[in-house]
Amino acid sequence: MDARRTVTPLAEARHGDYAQCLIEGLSRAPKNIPCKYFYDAEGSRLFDAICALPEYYQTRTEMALLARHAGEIAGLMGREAEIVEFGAGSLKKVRLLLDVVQPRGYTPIDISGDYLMAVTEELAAEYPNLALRPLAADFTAALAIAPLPGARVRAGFFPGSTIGNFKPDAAAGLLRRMRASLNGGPLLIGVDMVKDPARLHAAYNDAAGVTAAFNKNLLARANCELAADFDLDGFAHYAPYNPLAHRIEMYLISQVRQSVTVRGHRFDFAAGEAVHTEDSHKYTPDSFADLAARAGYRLTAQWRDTDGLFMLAWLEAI
Ligand code: AVJ
Repeated sequence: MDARRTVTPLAEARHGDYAQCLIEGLSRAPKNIPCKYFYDAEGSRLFDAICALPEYYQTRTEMALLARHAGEIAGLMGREAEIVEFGAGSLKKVRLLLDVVQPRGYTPIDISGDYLMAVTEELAAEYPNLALRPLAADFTAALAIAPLPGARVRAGFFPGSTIGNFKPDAAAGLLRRMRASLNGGPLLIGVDMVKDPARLHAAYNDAAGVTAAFNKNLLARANCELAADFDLDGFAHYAPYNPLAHRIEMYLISQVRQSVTVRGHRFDFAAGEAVHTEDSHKYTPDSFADLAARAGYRLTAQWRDTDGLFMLAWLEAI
């Protein structure tokens, strides 16, 4: 069977407009760059390297939870499910579910259209009977996904604790839109837990400097794509944990007074001025259940590692 036959592209890639967002973000006070722009080809490579770091416990902990509890998750999803993954990336995590859940279809959604198509073709070769419908889209948008014939439930999959990138109000809004895209179907979501600040600090300030390179890639990318003139040595990675807001906050700090030009727009930086690049919110089981409730979801099952570092949560529409 030709693997391609099961791969149905649902839409063309619509990359966010980095030039416009960067110019807007640097025009604000305080300056910011939206974290979704981390993930160009080099940024995705650096993120994969982060996931393999000894300090970055999230990925390996979540993968172990998925592997260990796949049977129970399969029981909750039931037969004839369509799995919709929000921000699918390399499709590595869903492989831990596919053999056990045996869904009817899988719809990976990712903003990087070319990469999505390439990894979906590989998956199609491994799972010739799985209906694959890659959707090149921004998963934060309201998505109308056509029904998959024969699927009885549409189950969402949102691993990686990407929900942490959204402030609580935005996170509740996103979960509500996902619930609508899933037609009220359940959602399996990965959540990074509140823990010892030192442990969190280490995970975002790794000894090898990979996270720093990932953060600075926003500037490198602007230099390549937008003919900007950021001096990469003129900015430093700074990622403290804010224990009151329960989040890592990531910044690029201008080391000197300097000005930078992006597409003919000039931006002045004071020495020590911060550009906010990412938030990564952490939850307790209770605080996450409260967030889910704001989106019309009830947390009905959860799996955590023995150290309580990470949680897989199963949400069902109220
Ligand atoms: C992909 C958003 C889950 O917040 O831990 C990793 C991104 N940033 N190191 C996270 C990230 C710095 C990551 N998420």
